[in-house]
Amino acid sequence: MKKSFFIATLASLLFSWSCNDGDIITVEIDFDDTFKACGETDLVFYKTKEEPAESLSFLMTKFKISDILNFEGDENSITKTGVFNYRTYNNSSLPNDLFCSDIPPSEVIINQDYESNSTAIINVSLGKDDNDGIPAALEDINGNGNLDDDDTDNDGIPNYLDIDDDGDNVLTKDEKPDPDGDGFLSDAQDTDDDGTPDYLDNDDDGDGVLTRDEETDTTDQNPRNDVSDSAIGPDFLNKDIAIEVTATTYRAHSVVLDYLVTVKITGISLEILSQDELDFGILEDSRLTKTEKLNPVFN
Ligand SMILES: [Ca+2]
Ligand SMILES: [Ca+2]
Ligand SMILES: [Ca+2]
Ligand SMILES: [Ca+2]
Repeated sequence: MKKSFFIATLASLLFSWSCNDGDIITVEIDFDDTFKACGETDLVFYKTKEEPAESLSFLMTKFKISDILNFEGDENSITKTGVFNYRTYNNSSLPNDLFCSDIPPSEVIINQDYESNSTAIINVSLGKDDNDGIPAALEDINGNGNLDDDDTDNDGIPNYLDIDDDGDNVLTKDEKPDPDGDGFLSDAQDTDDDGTPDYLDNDDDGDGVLTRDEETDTTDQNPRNDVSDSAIGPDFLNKDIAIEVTATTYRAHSVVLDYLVTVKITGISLEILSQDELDFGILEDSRLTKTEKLNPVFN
């Protein structure tokens, strides 16, 4: 029996196998390098393609997406046994609920189903960002390559995760750190022209009253809506208004968590395949992005 398997391109695979009558049939399988996941109690990784309709899937029983997301640490690898399937179909296209439905879609007709007990190696890495409009690398204020020791407002949250870097209760993204959006901060707004851009300046108009204490109208941890002279703007940007209403807390802080999940299937034992490993790709799933509440220390 002739067996062959090779990676045609980064994102396409080629399988060959022989039929019982000895004819060699070669089918190109051109899957994306991304895959999806479904299943509440038994998790299925899967990817499908059309023309011809085919699927690759990996089923893990008693395993949930949360088991991946709750994995501790910045970078991890989970090893999980399961069942790998490569299927071909007589349909021209496949429904979205092909996997994880209580009742399999009736219109789907499986042509060939190749199955193997296998092992998934699930790599998980976690990225965090404050999405404040400044790339994390530019929040390395002291320029020492360590993002964790830059905390301008000393609230316990490093700048690259801090949505309000100077702790003035005006969000960094609202202090115009990069007005023209070109990724360079040389044009950052500096209202009082003291050399410190507003997003790092806790007294933006230089009137001697901290920005966070210029809440003359509503004390709601938002100095932007305290405007005595609409021709000039909010009081924290008006040096002629210097009324101190002492703030006692910071506004709510959050950070965006972004998980990168990549999977390799190993230990595949199928007659039609000449190798036992498959790079399954990158998981695409909205559950991989979530927001976490942070608790800044008021000082
Ligand atoms: Ca901080
Ligand atoms: Ca920040
Ligand atoms: Ca400021
Ligand atoms: Ca002012």
